[in-house]
Amino acid sequence: MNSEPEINRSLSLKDTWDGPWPATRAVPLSFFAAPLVDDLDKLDADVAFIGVPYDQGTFARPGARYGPNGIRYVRGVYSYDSFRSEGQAEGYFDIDRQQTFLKGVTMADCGDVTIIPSDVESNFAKITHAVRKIIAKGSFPVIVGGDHSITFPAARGFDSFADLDVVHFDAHMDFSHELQGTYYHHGCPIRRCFDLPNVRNVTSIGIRKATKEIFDDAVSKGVKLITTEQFREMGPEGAVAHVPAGSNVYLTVDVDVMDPMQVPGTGSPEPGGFFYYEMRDALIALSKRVNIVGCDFVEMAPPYDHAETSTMCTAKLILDLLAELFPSKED
Ligand SMILES: [Mn+2]
Repeated sequence: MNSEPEINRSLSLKDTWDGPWPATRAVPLSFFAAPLVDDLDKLDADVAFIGVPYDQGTFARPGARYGPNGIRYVRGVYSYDSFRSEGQAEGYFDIDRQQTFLKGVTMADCGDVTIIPSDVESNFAKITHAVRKIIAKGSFPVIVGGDHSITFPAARGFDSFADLDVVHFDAHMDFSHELQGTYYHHGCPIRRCFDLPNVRNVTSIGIRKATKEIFDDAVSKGVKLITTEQFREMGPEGAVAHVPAGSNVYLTVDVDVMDPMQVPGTGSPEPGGFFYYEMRDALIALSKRVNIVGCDFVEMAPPYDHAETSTMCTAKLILDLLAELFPSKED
């Protein structure tokens, strides 16, 4: 009697691999699967990402230190897949516009700024140093935070631009001169930027929470404020029309400008914010109006991002911005 079932004899399980692609591959954990560059002196790319895993400016809900790796983890969804060994990209096809962006544009992940606990000034000095270096190398810096306090040392790195305008997307004004006895609180960075000698205009968009004192102070100093409701009345083009055309702009995006239903993964969520298409259209409109020279995306806090929608949405917005700034190169 044959007791062995027929099905087992007919099974043929592969125990070797001879497929067209390798059995293993080392995929770097990097922004959009860009090649890693660990020496800024060797940087040679159109776009340079740098992570700042810092949330020492946060007083209530920390977690933004995990923001850079949170965005890096999204690479499987929004890498445009075809980075070759030399860092050339096949491009990103935008189905809405039926256009391929970023083809041939080179990118590099320069790693994270080395953060030492409690050594705020040296951490900030390292951020500024890294940003200056990236600019000197001719790359477009994308700084991924980190809480919003890192915007001050990042913007300070743009001192080679004689006139700089700051465009700021945020639910909050972050314009306090000091908070809790420090100038480096994440409620102060826009005021620090405003006080930089080369910063000319500050435009804050998406604001929906402020004290009267800070509101009055900012308005009296000439800061242009556009609330979320006003943005909805004006539309993206109308809102960015308040930024002087053609100026050099440092763009800072606090992801709490987004509605917390879509971006819950942030330390200071505020009801009633932007949704993805509003924010995307604002970035596109701004890119068409001014010369964006660098940007940061801050306050992603993956510990509160229960469905990873926050990092996914932010990564998509970064990609949308870069697509607008870097049209495909000719073959
Ligand atoms: Mn902020």
